[in-house]
Parts: sequence; structure tokens; C-alpha cells
Amino acid sequence: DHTRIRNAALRAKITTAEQAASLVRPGSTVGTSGFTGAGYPKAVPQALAALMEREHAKGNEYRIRLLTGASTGPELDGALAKVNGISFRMPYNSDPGLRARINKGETEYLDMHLSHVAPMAWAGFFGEIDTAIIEATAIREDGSIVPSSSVGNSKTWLDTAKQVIIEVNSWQDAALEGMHDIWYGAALPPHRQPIPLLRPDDRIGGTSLKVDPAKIVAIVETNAPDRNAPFSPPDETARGIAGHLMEFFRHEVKMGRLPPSLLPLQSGVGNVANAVMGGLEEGPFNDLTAYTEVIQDGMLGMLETGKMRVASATAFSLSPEAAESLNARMREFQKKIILRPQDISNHPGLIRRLGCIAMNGLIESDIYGNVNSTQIMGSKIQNGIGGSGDFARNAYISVFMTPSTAKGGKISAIVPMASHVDHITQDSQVLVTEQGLADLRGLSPKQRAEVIIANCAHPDYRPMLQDYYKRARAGSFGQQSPHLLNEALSWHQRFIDTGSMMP
Ligand code: 0RQ
Repeated sequence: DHTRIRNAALRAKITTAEQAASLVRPGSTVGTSGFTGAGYPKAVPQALAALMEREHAKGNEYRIRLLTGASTGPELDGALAKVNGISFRMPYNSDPGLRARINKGETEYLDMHLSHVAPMAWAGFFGEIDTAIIEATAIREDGSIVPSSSVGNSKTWLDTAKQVIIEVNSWQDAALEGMHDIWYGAALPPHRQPIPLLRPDDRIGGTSLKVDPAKIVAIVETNAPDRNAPFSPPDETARGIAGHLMEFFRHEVKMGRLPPSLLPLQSGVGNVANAVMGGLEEGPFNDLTAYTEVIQDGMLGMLETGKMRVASATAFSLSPEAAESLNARMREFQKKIILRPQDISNHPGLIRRLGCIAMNGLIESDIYGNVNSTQIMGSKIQNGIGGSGDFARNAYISVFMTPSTAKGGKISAIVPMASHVDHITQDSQVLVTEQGLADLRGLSPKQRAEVIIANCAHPDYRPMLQDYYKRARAGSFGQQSPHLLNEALSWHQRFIDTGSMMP
């Protein structure tokens, strides 16, 4: 396709997915595009999985070390996990098949802050990157690569990999070209310079990715949709959480601690995040901005109505319907959306500079506000920390939100002690469940415990938490954050033993 691959010399490298996959050697390290199910390569990984399966059947080892932007889709993580083809994976995953491999101990998983990946790769902390496999919307006349629905770590893999495979996906709308902002000023210490970004809508770089054409060993043409998760309308619990948060924002504006247009928003994906977007859509705040990782359905809706002025992210994360509607009107959105590399979208210095409002989900929080975002019962990975750490620590206000129970009430999201900690108390400032909101700013651990138990815990678990806390106040070794160590994790053990945290 000459409109998609506009460099004649590179057109000569067009080949099949099978041929391209055979260039990925057993034991090698592969860096791919892809972030929250957007913009990941689709054909080459599936061909590679088929190749691995044939080799495994002959008794040969054939696995790769896989580094991505964040989560990908069934054609990449799913297909390779199915044939047990991933020996090591980082930095974020949400594929159920790969999750099962990790939790069985068959795949090593390094769960990392998403902002850390690029600089650590440049520094060589992950060893050599053998192959980059990058999905593109187009290849320009000058040989530069137009990313597709995510940027993620594509710039880093193109810069560092020894060989490069490009998938040009004509399903991705041609008008994505121009939406990206790729800055080439990043350096390693001691040579770092200030990043010239002062507002979420600042453009600081060019619109395509540079690559040495000599490194490109294969180009594969595809026409396949991203894994777009279906949209489920927010349930009552999610709407309850959003309601408490909107009330909090109104109060903060009234107190002069937030401007009427709030501050650049960061929010995750899923039911609760959708409900929060719905709350903002209906709420009194105008001229909103987002400086975030992913643009979800609700954000697209607010950009459309003008409620939100601009959204900066590293990827889309849309339902199939929203993806179709975006593709139909991509040009309208071009001025309102900027997609950046994830080391910029999640940059701690920029998040602090812009004063983002971080809103992230959690697995559990303890009574002091230590937050577990990743590991069920302290040992089983759900997804990963993603960008939640980048944003929570550096935000102007860091909010964590969750239903007060999980698994039909058998699990309390508020527990005596967190079975794993991703975010320490200093990084969780507001905690919200459908029961209520706990504003933890300026409170000591014991003061936090009292509001968390009173405002956030489910009524079925609140008396148990009050009882634990009361006895901890009496019997703890110390009184800074009182605990009864032989009991602190007993709720989790009870769930493992009986299937419920309830006695
Ligand atoms: O599992 O689907 O098997 O029932 O976890 O939970 O309630 O649907 O909520 O989709 O917001 O996910 C922390 C996982 C919450 C997510 C987490 C089970 C629950 C269900 C999902 P099932 P919900 P969410 C944002 C920045 C880290 C990354 C991040 C996450 C499943 O928000 O991955 O923040 N965060 N990134 O049943 C056992 C508990 C549980 C539990 C929930 N206490 N015990 N299971 N679950 N709580 C931007 C991006 O990174 C995109």
C-alpha cells in the first residue's frame, strides 16, 4: 500500500509474518509496541507462536524475553503464553493466559513503574534488545515511523534494538498521523536537560519515530483491530464512588484548593473510572484537561462535548464502539489529543510540575492507607503497578478508589494489614469506596485509621476492623501504627482456607 508505506526502498522489505517471525531467535529479547490493548503487533507474534509450537513439538526450546509498553492483546501476550513461549515479561500485563503462566511460576515477571522502563533500557539495565516489533499507521517518505493507537516504549525499542520488524496496520486510521508528539531531547544523567513541557497541550517534538533504515529487516502489512474491551455501563457501586469524589472536588474548589477547571486528570480504565468520567461529564467543572496514560470512552465523550479541552496520554483504551466512532472522526480529535512516549506521559517531574489529580483503582488498602494494587492475598499477580506509582507519588492529590468488597462480599477491600504494598501511606491521600470518602491529608496513621474504618469500610466488616484496631491500640508493640502481628494477616489466611474473610 503506497499511501501507507511511502518510502520506496522500504517497500522492498515487505514480507510475510512467517518470514518475519523466523528472524526472532530462541532466547532473544524482544521489545514491542503496545499499551492497554492498543497499538501492539498482531501478525508476527501469532506467526512466532505457531513457530514455537512446531519447535516445542520437536523437543526444542523456543522462548523469548518480552518487553512491551504495558498490556497488549490476545494476538501477542495471549498467543505466546498459550505456547509457553515467554520466559520473562515486563513491565505490565493483563492477559489472563499469561497471568496464569506467571502465577504458576512458569514465566518470570518484572512488574515495573511504567516511567522507568525507557531510561533503564537506555542505561542497559535489561541487557541487549535483539528485536523490536512495532505496529505503525504508516511509514513516511523519509523512512520515519508513524505510531498507531499507542506510543508506549516504541521509541526506545527502535533506538536500542539490533533489528527492527514493522507491522503496518491499515485498520488504524490514517488520520492518527499528526496526533503523536515524539521528543528526542531525553538523555541519561549527568546530561539531562529540563523537559520543555509546561501544559498538557504543549507539543514539544515531532510526529513520527526515527529509525535507522538499515536495521529494518522486515515489514508486514496487516489489517486487524486492536483488542478493544467491551464497555459495561457503570453499576451502582461505581456511581456511588464517583458521587463521593465529585462532592470532594466541589468542596476543594470552594475552599480554593483546586481551580474551577480542576487540574490535569489522570485516571485508569474500568467500571469505576468510567463512572468518574460520567460524573465529570455531568458535573459543574469546565475546560477540563487530562495528563494521563490512557484515553478511555468517557474521556472521548468529554472531548467531543467540549467539557474537556485536551487530553494527553500514551495510548487509547476504547470499547469497540468508541474505537469505530473515533476512527470515523479522527480528524476532529486531532487537535484535542496528544499521544506521547510513556516516559513522558508518566514522567514524575512532569506530573509534579502539572499538579495532576491521580485517580487509581486498588486491590486492598489497610487501615493506615498502605495500598496494594497488584497482588491478591499477597502472592498472586492481578495485573501490575502500571502507571499508578508514577502518578500517585507525584500527583497534587492522589486518590485511590475501590468497591469496599470484592468477590460478592467474601473479601474486604479494607483490611487490617495489606498483604502486599505498592503505594505507601504517604502516596495515598484520598481513599474512596461506595461507602464514603476518607480525606487523609494531614492525618497521622492513627487518625487515618479512624476515618478509613468509619468512612470506607463495608458495614459487614466495619465492626471487625474497629475491634482489631481497638485491641491493637491496647496490645501493639508500638503506638505509631498499632498492629497485632500474629493477627494482622489472618483475614487473608481465612480467605485462603475457607473462601471468605468472614469468620
Ligand atoms: O477480578 O474480574 O476475576 O472478578 O480484581 O477488579 O473491581 O473490576 O476493579 O478493574 O478497577 O481493577 C487494582 C486490579 C482494580 C486495577 C485493579 C479482583 C476483582 C476482579 C478487577 P475478576 P475490579 P478494576 C491506571 C494506572 C494497577 C494499575 C494501575 C489495576 C479484578 O485498577 O490493575 O492502577 N491497577 N494503573 O474481583 C481479590 C481483592 C480484590 C480482588 C479486586 N481485594 N481481592 N480480588 N479484585 N479487589 C492506568 C493503567 O494502567 C491503564
